[in-house]
Amino acid sequence: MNQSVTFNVNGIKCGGCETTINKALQVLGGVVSVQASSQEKTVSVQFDTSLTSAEAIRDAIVTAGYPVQDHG
Ligand SMILES: [Cu+2]
Repeated sequence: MNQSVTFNVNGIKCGGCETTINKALQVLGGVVSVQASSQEKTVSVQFDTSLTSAEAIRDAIVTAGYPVQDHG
């Protein structure tokens, strides 16, 4: 089943940050779509709950160098 999650990531400053996060998440198994926004300071992700989890995605954002403030 697909689920959507939006993370607040204040460190997204520009298109380069968006690209870095998009690339880091697109290679994760189970990620269906990613949209990082420097305007909104958010990362919205659609993922397959049988393959990955919001926590794993959150960890991947942090590993890419962007602390995550919260998600809902
Ligand atoms: Cu940037």
